[in-house]
Amino acid sequence: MSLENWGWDERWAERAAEGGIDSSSVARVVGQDRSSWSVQTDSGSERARLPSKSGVNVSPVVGDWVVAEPGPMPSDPWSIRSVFPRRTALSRGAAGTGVGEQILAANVDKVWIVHGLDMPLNPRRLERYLAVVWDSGANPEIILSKTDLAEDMAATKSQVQLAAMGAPIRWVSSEDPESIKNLRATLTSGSTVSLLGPSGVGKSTLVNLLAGEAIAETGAVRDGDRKGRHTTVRREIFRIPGGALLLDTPGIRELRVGVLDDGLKEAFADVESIAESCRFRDCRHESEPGCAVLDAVDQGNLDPGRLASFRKLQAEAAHEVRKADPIARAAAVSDWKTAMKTMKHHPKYKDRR
Ligand SMILES: Nc1nc2c(ncn2[C@@H]2O[C@H](COP(=O)(O)OP(=O)(O)OP(=O)(O)O)[C@@H](O)[C@H]2O)c(=O)[nH]1
Ligand SMILES: [Mg+2]
Ligand SMILES: [Zn+2]
Repeated sequence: MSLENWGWDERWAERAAEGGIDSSSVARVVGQDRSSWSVQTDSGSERARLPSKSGVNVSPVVGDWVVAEPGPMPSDPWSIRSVFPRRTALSRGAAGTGVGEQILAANVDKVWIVHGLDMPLNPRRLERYLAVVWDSGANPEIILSKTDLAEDMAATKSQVQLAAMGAPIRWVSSEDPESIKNLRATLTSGSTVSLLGPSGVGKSTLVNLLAGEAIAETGAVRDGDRKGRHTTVRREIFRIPGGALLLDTPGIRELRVGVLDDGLKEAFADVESIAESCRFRDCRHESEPGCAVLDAVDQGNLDPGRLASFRKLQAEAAHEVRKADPIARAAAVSDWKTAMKTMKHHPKYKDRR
């Protein structure tokens, strides 16, 4: 199995060359447990760990490319020495009073925001997910699943289009092979697609249908409220025929936003554009005179629910900014040069050169 099968490309190879890293010491994290990782190396699948006092720049997550080495004993797991700077990082706000963001996945090219149509469409939830995904640097797509159980497709279509803000919208059902075929046609070899959504919406079912075999565990939803039972418990990348990499994730109870920078602007491009006509540049669209956004709501050109959603996410993101420790945040943005230095000075690494 070569690294290309797991998403390695020329740009990554250039990065490695800059650091003087040989491809035999590169691996991709494809699974994560409490304190160990599953990685794919040039020579196959391995377990890996973070050695104590490793000095590793950031904690590896699924999707990360890492520098790792085997041994010392053949039965030992590999040791992770360094994490490549991430191209994209899917992060959410910490739960409770926790400080700092939690990185869910790295180096994801596309995120499928999955929404089950066995429940009424929830545009507010879509907006929240879209803001988070845009902010990650990955491209969002909205996957409306379980169309066989959908009630009012016409109304759903217009609602979802409003929320999508240009993100592609796709419709699938496990009962409709054609819909799976169409979705498969959007996948490309070596690109990483993460599935994201609440429990029970059919993420793992979709992975299995696209793979053509049952590789991910699925579980029935509860009878009463159609909620899932949190069947998937770990994040894992599956390579499917055709070469696409699908990252299945556990259902999310409540997606907290992190420090949204551009995500909010992308997800609410309509509000942003109307706001350019507000009299005051720092207008908060609450009760300011000459507020173009409030005018748009009055005139029926902007859904008040959407504006409320924008405000709520903006407030949450601002709260995250205040909570965030600026030093920790700066450190989380991995600095390649520092990482390389740390690694090269690692006694073990030196010995091997
Ligand atoms: N009718 C119908 N049922 C579906 C469809 N897709 C998934 N299901 C069912 O929905 C239930 C939940 O599916 P999963 O794939 O386990 O859902 P999940 O999103 O992976 O859930 P978690 O792993 O808990 O986050 C299963 O009983 C599936 O058979 C669909 O398109 N139509
Ligand atoms: Mg699942
Ligand atoms: Zn305004």
